[in-house]
Amino acid sequence: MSRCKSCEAPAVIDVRRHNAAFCADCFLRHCREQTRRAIEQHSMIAAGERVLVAISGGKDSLALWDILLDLGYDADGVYLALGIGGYSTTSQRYAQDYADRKGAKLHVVDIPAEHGFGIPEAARATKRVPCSACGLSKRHLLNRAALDGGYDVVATGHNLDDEAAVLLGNVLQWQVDYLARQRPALPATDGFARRVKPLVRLAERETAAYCVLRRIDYIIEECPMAAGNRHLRHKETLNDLEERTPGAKATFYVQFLERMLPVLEGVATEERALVGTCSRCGSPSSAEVCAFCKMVERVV
Ligand code: Q46
Ligand code: ZN
Repeated sequence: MSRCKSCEAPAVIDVRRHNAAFCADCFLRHCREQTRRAIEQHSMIAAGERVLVAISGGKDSLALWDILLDLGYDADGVYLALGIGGYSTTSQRYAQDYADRKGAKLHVVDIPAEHGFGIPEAARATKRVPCSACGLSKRHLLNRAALDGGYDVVATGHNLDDEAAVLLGNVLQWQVDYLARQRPALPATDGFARRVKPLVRLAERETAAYCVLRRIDYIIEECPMAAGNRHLRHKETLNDLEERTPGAKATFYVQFLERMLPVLEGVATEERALVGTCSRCGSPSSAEVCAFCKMVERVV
């Protein structure tokens, strides 16, 4: 049995990329510390700011909410009901249960009730893959919820594995504009609240272990619409690589942040300058009508 790197007690988890094992208490501290460092390093949240955490009912978002509350942030949650059958019902229950247990505030945006369609219908009507219709809706509605509620910043539970997989996808096609935007903290612009990803220094395995050790129940089942999506394939590819070369995943992502993002600064600024306003909903958009409003028009 290995020993905890910090206190020598018997370890419950090893983190190979840090070459370290931890006991339960020191591991929870490690998760908080990695989150605190990400927030500080990328100026994600300033003192006194109000944070809106996007809660899916999964391990990452619930771990994020828990850590932010623990670190003393003023953090409310928002759950988007996507209309994906039993998956949505169950994930909402986990989100609500956590909020109730903590006495924390959870806003719910019910897309079928408020907009008249769920993600499966939106995907069918627009001939998009479900995750594309879903991502577009989430970005739009989270931003709306933040602006309407007077929050300074939207926080999402994207972890190191997510970000490395997105990065791989963007690099494989050299999507330079996407690469320029793939930041752990996207500054607020006209009509957009700041968006931050405080868990980028934690791997998926770590957020799962965090929830287990904190006795946070979360939905384990994958979204039924995720099957076969590119993101999952890229994750598997990176996991194979990580298996052979521990630390490769973190190096890939961290070196991108340190060496590549500064080079892409000009592209990001140019892009921001192109953004106008949607004539229907007033959201930022580079076209006359934003992608969300176009989608709504085609589905309903
Ligand atoms: S919820 Fe939505 Fe995910 Fe389901 S449809 Fe795809 S993007 S997989 S995180
Ligand atoms: Zn619009």
